[in-house]
Amino acid sequence: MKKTNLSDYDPTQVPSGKEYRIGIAVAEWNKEITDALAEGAIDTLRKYDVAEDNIVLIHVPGSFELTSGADLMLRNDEKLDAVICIGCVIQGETRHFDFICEAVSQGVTNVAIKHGKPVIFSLLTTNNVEQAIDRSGGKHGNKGIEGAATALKMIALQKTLESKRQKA
Ligand code: DLZ
Repeated sequence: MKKTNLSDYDPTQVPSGKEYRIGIAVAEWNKEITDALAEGAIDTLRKYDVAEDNIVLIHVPGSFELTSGADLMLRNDEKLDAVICIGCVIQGETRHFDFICEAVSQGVTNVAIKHGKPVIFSLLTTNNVEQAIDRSGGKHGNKGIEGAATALKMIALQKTLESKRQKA
């Protein structure tokens, strides 16, 4: 199976974000990595014409808090079309890794369903720091870029389905 680079996407399939408002929740654990992921996401949103004041950034202490961070953002800003959750969990010697990864993946899904809006899982879950560096702007691309492109596509999908429903 071909290994894809996280920054590879078909630009023709990514819609303009001119009318969109997008939240980004960034975990402070492994900050150098999550800052690089956030930068990749923000650059990509700008590239697709999301206005500067429609990119809303918050920080949470660790990846475990991404779920409640995304929920708080959506509850307090009804104009948000989506939230991108950015974090990096590195496998350690404790079982923290499993608990955090499980909580974030389930939590992100729950928040998306609760609010009926896309909540994007831009969480690196790696065995070591080197793998995280490789995926935050290194040889395997940047998961923040992937998250931003995914958010734009999902918002467009939602708007298309909503407008079809309204016309039906
Ligand atoms: C506690 C913890 C550990 C051990 N590892 C990470 C990690 O690799 N990445 C991350 O984002 N956060 C980690 N945390 C912090 C938890 O996500 C959370 O912030 C604390 O358990 C407090 O709820």
